[in-house]
Amino acid sequence: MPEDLAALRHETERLREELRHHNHRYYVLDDPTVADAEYDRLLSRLRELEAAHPDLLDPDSPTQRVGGAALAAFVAVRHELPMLSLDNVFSEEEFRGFDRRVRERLGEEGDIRYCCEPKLDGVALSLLYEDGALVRGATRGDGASGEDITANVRTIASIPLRLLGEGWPQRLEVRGEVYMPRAGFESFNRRALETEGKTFVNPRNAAAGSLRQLDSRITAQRPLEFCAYGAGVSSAALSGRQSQLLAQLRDWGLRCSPEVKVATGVAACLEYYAELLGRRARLPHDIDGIVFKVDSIALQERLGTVARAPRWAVAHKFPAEEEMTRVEDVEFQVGRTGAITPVARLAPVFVGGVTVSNATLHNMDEIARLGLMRGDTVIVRRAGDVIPQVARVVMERRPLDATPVTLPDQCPACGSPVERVEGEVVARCSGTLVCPAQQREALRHFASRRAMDIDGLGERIIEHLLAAGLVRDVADLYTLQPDALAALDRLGQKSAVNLVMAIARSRETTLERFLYALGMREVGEATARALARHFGTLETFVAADVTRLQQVQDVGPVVAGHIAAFFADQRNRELLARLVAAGIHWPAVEKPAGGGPLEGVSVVLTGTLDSMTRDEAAERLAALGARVSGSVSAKTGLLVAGPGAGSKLTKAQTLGIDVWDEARLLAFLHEQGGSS
Ligand code: D41
Repeated sequence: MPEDLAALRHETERLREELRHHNHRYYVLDDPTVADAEYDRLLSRLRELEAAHPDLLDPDSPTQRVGGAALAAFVAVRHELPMLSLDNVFSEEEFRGFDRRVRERLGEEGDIRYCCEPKLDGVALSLLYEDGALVRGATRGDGASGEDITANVRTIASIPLRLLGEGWPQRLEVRGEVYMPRAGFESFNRRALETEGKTFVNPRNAAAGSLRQLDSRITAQRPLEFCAYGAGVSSAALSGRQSQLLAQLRDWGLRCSPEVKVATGVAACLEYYAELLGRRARLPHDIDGIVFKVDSIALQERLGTVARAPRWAVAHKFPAEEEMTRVEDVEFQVGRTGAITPVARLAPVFVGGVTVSNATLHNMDEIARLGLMRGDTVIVRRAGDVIPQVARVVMERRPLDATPVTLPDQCPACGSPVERVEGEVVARCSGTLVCPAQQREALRHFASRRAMDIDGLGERIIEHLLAAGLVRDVADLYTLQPDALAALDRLGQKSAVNLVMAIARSRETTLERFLYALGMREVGEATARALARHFGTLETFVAADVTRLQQVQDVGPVVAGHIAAFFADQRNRELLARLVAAGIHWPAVEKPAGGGPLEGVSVVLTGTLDSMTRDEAAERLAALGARVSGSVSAKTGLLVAGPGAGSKLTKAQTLGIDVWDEARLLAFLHEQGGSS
């Protein structure tokens, strides 16, 4: 009946409005006001209505982001206004030169107002809106013409299919960058490795590859985002300033970088550059520099363009995060638990702001994945994560004398056989306590700040102690005499006494630190804390069998097996007895009082926090009864995520776990009466 249809049409439109609103809050403003379940409910109701009444369908409905069949090829698009390129500068000097030329051309004495934008490392895109509806998405191509990738563009949730608000020109071209945030890149790459056995080198390539898919259903599964940086054709005049234009685009429902700022004069610009460079690793996505644009459109027009780049804008690049260099050798390092790790020795190269001459290759599977040989030229990447990685091999540059890398069958440190357990990627030295490399690493771990915290017992002294035969294991530390120490190379009487005192002080510790210091495989701080809390005393812990161990929060069969194996070794039991006999002691473990507001809640911390360290946050949460754990699982009740959060955040989101940011955590701690 027509009334019915009118009512349904009304409901459909209302649902679409509501879903558009929630989409915008979630994907553009990053500030959802509705639970995922509620959103899903609205979306399925809309799907249901559209399926039952095909005449209610609308190509711009929130249900219509993914089209049907794959394309045979992309169609070329000529840009009505060319998409200009950006000139680069690489130093403060060059940037000052740019500013000077701008002022000279304008005959301007005073400081210029610049709009400062992070330069997102993605793929430039043109979006055409007609009557507020997205009608075309195209790549930049060579700037004069690109490819029509509308079907793919429609799958990107942060790109509105319809503009919000009012007052937009009848025709409006929005320009911006499509990119893959780091967290999304990591989880997407992990999946790609599992399903296809290959990965993308960096988020930029992943974004470009995702947009090139002829089947938009594939693009739809990629975690892509869009950020607007300007406008192209427009049927009506736009704002008089770049910064206002971005604010205007924001009001129309487009995402713009939250980092955009206006700065007047070179000094303020350089300050912005330095500030963002300092936060680069903590941003949720890669940026490769700062774009400075003369803010006034009138001045932009007076400056004009030269060749294909505007005279009013420049990209001040950050130090490259990827560089090419040569693998001179691959060596094998032995870790604390005997794990043998291949390490690439590189011809030193300046990348990500530091000189890199080593890069871990993780394990033999990684070497196979890269197809790496000694002598190869490789791309070294040092981004978000501080550890340099070998991203890929430049096969075209492989020298004729490149040699394959094979796992040694004997430990490079002690000659014991190397074992590789079926199904495990890591190879291990079987020498355990006789292996000097394992001895050294065990001592280093034992003395480290978060374990027994022995000040002054660094790598160099440990080497000397081992070489002089003064210690072989961690219990020997407690027998050291200042005189014997002072005889060591380069260690004076005063340092020797200080070291002996630091060792003596370490006798007073906590059970959790002690358990962590023992360096059992896969027993990190969180697990050590859980074990100490659960068992309360060393005796009950040592007596626990695998079943008992698995009753501890976050201890599964693997970790329980490692612990059991540790104590099954007579030598480890003796070591423990000697440590206790040396006088290591700790206060009785306080069972949590119970009844805390987070009693029984498993909390995971990830990313960085500004107002406190993660350790401090963990302590304060634990004081409220929380079990602070290192990994996200179905048992996790809450994830606290700061900037730079990666796979843990993605996993928590897929598991539907509550996620708090730092502000939310602080508010909660404040409510609980803690001072911050
Ligand atoms: O974030 C970026 N990648 C970015 C790129 C940006 N924030 N602003 C840009 N502005 C321009 C001009 C000044 C030419 C309109 C750009 C680009 N261009 C650009 N992206 C790729 C080529 C040029």
